[in-house]
Amino acid sequence: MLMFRQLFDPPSSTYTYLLADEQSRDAVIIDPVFEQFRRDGALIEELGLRLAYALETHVHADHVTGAWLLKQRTGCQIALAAKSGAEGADRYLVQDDIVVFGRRNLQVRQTPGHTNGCLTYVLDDRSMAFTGDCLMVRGSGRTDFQQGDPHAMYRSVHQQIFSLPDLCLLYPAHDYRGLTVTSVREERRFNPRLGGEIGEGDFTGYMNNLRLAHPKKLDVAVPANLKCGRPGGDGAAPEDPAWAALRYSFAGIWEIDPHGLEEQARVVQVLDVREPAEFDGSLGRIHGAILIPLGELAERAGELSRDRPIVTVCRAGGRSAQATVILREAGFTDIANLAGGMLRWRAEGHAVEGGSALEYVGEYSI
Ligand SMILES: N[C@@H](CCC(=O)N[C@@H](CS)C(=O)NCC(=O)O)C(=O)O
Ligand SMILES: [Fe+2]
Repeated sequence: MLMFRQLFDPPSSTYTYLLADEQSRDAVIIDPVFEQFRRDGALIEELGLRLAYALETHVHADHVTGAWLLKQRTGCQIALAAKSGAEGADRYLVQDDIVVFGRRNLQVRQTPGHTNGCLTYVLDDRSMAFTGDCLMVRGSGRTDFQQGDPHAMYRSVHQQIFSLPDLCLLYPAHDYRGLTVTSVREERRFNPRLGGEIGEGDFTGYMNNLRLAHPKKLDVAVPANLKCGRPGGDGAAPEDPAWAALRYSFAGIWEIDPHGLEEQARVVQVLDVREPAEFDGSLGRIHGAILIPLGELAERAGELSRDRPIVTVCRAGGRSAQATVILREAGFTDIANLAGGMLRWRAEGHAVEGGSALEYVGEYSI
């Protein structure tokens, strides 16, 4: 079974794709975005995947790739087209190369036109293809910079993409209207630039009159992507919070494990957001915890010190996750949620004040 996720970066309208062999847990990610590397890393970790490759469909002009950051985090290999001109990749791909992840693989097709080094990745059973900025949903990538060539793009689409099975699903690297997927059959028929009886000359005429403004990040993105997204010069790698060992979740919450909180107990403010009856109830509370029920937090956030990090706590870690959101809105920065809440805190044998009923501990499972 294939695991498949389509992820979106709103500022650049970029789609990132995660594919994995469900059995072996080996995965590839296609076109990760620099600013989304924590989100993508969290998903890979939560799904229990081993990232084999970060793949690029091309050297992007509008955003910086997250490939280098993901390589540092997961040890994956970076692969992109031999014709990309990029340095720092582990593998340089050419036509018909195979990229293996577990028992699944992607076949490489060279589809120049948007850039020289554009690739389309075709899934082993030809049920899906990732077309980058070559063929888009009822559109195509632009051809007016980075060795763009409408003649080359026309041939790439007709020879390498329209030759795939009718029902093969096509996933682009961008869509500016929120469209997510298309198929060979519908693009062959309905693509306004390339479908039906439209010839190479018609396409070239269309593309030479797109009149698009250059991408805003062009001057930053291209040099960075020619190094596979390795920061240098002004661009620094995003830093993790330094005050404790935290984990960022795919849900977008910074979390701390019980043993991490134990280590930081003297430094942090423990904010318990349960109701008073729970605070005094059988699960007990963490030594020194400040009680502000979640419903009162927005008004009472001023009672907390801005000089010390805050760890939010509740019964199971749900309400306290929302407490981190409320605190962030109130301007606090060093905040983390106690993963699993009091249930996990107790299940892992940490001390509490008050409380008694050990039967609660048995209910907890991850
Ligand atoms: N406004 C966007 C422009 C993005 C852009 O030019 N995208 C390229 C792909 S890198 C493209 O081919 N766009 C096709 C289109 O907009 O129709 C930006 O500033 O980033
Ligand atoms: Fe592009």
